[in-house]
Amino acid sequence: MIKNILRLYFIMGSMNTQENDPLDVLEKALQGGVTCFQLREKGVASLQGQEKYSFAEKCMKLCQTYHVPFIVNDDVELALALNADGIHIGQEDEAAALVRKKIGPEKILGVSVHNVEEAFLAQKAGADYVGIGPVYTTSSKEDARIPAGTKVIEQVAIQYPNLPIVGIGGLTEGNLVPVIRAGGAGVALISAIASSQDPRNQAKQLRDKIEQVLEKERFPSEHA
Ligand code: TZP
Ligand code: MG
Repeated sequence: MIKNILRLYFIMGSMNTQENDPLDVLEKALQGGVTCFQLREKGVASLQGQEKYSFAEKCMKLCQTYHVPFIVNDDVELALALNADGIHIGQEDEAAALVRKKIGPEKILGVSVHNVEEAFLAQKAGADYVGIGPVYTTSSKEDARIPAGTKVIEQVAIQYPNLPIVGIGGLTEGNLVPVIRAGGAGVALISAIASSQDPRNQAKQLRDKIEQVLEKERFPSEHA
């Protein structure tokens, strides 16, 4: 079920881990309990060509070892060449309907949206889930929009209850609760794990927190 894999959605590129080895960070994050991984190899210091392919392949193999879906950001050709589990695209990328056509019905398709209209169109085009953000201020995305809190998440969750939502942007263990309360199936994050000196423990704490909040949302009377 897509909702379950969105619970703790780790996103990373080789440039997000400072002095730490990105493959080591990824493996620790997987051990700590991330439920999905997206390779987002972007920006000036990112790998290109064969180096990108080879790094992506290593990330995918690690994900397979831990039975965690491996999603590629933007690069449909790379996702197809690797036979990745899915692809995530933004509003500025190829049209979602075209990407769905290229990857076929089985692969996971995620689309970043910023309002109810974009969410409607993404679902219509065959998206399995939508990413909504930035919820809070982020320094991990150069062209990030103004933080929008959880309002859009709430609106989309009410209008399209069957469309899984993941919140993104500046999320940490200390501020993720409103995303789940607003109707998010989970949280997507880069720096909380990628910049941590203890990514395994950080992922574990995040995962525990999310499970706790989901449980409370499901059985509110038991936690009154
Ligand atoms: N899209 C919206 S915010 C963001 C992306 C890719 C970056 C999230 O990174 P962080 O470090 O979790 O704020
Ligand atoms: Mg993109």
